[in-house]
Amino acid sequence: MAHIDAGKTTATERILFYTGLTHRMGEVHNGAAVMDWMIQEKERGITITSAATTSYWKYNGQEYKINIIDTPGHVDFTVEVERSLRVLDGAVALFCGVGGVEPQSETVWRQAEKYRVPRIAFINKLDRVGSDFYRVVSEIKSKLKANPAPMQIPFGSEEKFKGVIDLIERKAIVWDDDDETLGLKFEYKDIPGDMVETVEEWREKLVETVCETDDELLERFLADRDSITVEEFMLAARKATISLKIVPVYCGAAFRNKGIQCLLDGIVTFLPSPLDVGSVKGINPFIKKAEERAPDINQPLTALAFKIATDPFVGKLAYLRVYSGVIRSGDLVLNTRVNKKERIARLYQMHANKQNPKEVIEAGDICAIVGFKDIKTGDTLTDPRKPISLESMNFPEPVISIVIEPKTQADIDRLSQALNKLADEDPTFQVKLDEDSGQTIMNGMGELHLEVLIDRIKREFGVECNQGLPQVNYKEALTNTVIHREVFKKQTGGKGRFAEINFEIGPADEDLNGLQFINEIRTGDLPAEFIQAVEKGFRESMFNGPLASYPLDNLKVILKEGVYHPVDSDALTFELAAKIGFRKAAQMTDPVLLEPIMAAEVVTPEEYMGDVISDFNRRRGQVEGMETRAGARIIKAKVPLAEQFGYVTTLRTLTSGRATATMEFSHYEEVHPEIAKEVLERITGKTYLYNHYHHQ
Ligand SMILES: Nc1nc2c(ncn2[C@@H]2O[C@H](COP(=O)(O)OP(=O)(O)O)[C@@H](O)[C@H]2O)c(=O)[nH]1
Ligand SMILES: [Mg+2]
Repeated sequence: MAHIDAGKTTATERILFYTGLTHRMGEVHNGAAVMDWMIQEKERGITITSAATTSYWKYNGQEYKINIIDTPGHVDFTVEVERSLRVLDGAVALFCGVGGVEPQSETVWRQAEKYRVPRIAFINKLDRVGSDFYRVVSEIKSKLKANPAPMQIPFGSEEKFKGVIDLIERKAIVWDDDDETLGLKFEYKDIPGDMVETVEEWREKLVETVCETDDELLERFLADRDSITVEEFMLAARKATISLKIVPVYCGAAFRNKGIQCLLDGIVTFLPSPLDVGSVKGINPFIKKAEERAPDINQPLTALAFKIATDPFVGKLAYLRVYSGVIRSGDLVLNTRVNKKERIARLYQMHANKQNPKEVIEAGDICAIVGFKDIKTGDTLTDPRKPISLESMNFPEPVISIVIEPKTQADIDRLSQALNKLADEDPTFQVKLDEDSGQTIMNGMGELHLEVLIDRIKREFGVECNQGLPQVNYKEALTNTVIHREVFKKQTGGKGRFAEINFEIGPADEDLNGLQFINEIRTGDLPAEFIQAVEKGFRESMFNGPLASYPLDNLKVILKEGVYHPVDSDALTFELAAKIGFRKAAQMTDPVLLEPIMAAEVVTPEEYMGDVISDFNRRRGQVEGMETRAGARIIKAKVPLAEQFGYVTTLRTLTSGRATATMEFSHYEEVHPEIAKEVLERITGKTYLYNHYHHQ
């Protein structure tokens, strides 16, 4: 995991090669990387979908099985990182030796923290001019608040980067630049005299860092440091990594085939095996009792579906992480979300987009299955006799949308099939039908995300389509509180309809999300089912705010009074009264429009700094900070997403292609009233005689 372009795919290709899984080394820029198998990935030279594979590595006479998932760095595809971190037991965080801890590295690091995934770091690209291993180590400390424990330091730098120095063994490991084995061959050498002092200094720091994580070891270290063996030290370092107290640091230059074998040694030495991770926790969905499953093949089956993908040959695949028990082809398993059984037609071990059929997959492993009916990302599959639900995953909400329609009317059904398949794969992609206009709207994480999806609709599904301009997904918020009485009364011949409610409506209390519903009606004054119906009415009303039907994030309703009629009242009528009451009352609460704000970071040569900043100002942006890194200027700003469409192209023009930008969703913020008025008039198609948007 890492920022875009740090070298994840390049490093993964080396791992596949050195572990004997491939016999040619695929390069990202030739479109030949095995792990970047999608046509859109090959063309763009970026990773879009997380690809999984399995390899074996021998270390100290033992063979280890490693399941690897190569993830994308671009935030538009953050779902791929999220689902991978949800199921992996350890992660390698790559850092570019020049760029250091870049914004998306911080983002994925936070994601790994959330799932408490132990990490080791690999500082890459040490062959590049401007790279600096030591600076990146200190950034890992200052920016990520982590405790880096370099196991190595680089041997040589920039053009003269030769290899790495193993601090514990006190040996230089050198790869020959003219080597024809693509880095398979390397040599151990003595540390040159002029480096001995640096090596001792870093070795000392490393030993201290590790000993500080273990009281007993620290005591011995202070009393008699010579009594600590290498084995004891390595064991303590492994424990400290798994308990998230340290991050072992490795280094190299993946593209130059340097340092990868040591990284593999590090992975098997320090990252946990499924046994180290221990039992998974969940609940029995039927009796709501907490349950645990040990990583043991004799336990009942527990597996989590973390990815759905469509393969042109085998059909719909669900990727599973198996936590306990075994899964066999032909098994009947229970999907606890829907309480339905599924027959596992076939099992595969995945190698990027290729499948190796398997008869059985055991606890600790990753596999893909086909032949199921209804499995979604985040579903738990279990032994039907021993059901358990594991925690699913949280995915961010899409912030931009685009209207799409087929070029020919005959393609309407095929377009909607394509959209549904893509939405099945990707929980951050949502398709909506605009009820007023009848248009189909694609909602996604960013321009690149939607662009790639539209490209797939054309190429994978063969549907030509027209698209609108990308739009921001606004939200609405109430800012004031009002009291309203709604009387719903209808008399049509026989049985009439009647519901009366009196309620207070306004923004929810600080930090509360969703509907904050407070019932103040005395018990017995209104049947409970009517109160629940009122609550449901308000909850559903939140999808359509009072200004332009954008959703509300939060709402507070205090139900003060309710009157019913013994014959004419029912739940549905109370629900309707709440909805109608909401529509009238919410108008009076000074609603405001909210827009998504992005956190942008631009890395630019000094000379374009002024241009980049004034361009941000034109975009209603706020520059929040500037720093210098490896001779380049870094500008951080908060900018409304609405102003950022096509930004990458503008920046390229502005800086002759010498600056790079990354953007990430930050938060929603109130739109300036004048701009909000414009937006609302454009969206609702109405021009208001008076200021419809009255909030100041
Ligand atoms: N000079 C140099 N370039 C590298 C190194 N590792 C990767 N690259 C290049 O950096 C670019 C991005 O690499 P990629 O593996 O796609 O990065 P990812 O986005 O993290 O998967 C490619 O052009 C690689 O060839 C390295 O160690 N040194
Ligand atoms: Mg990649």
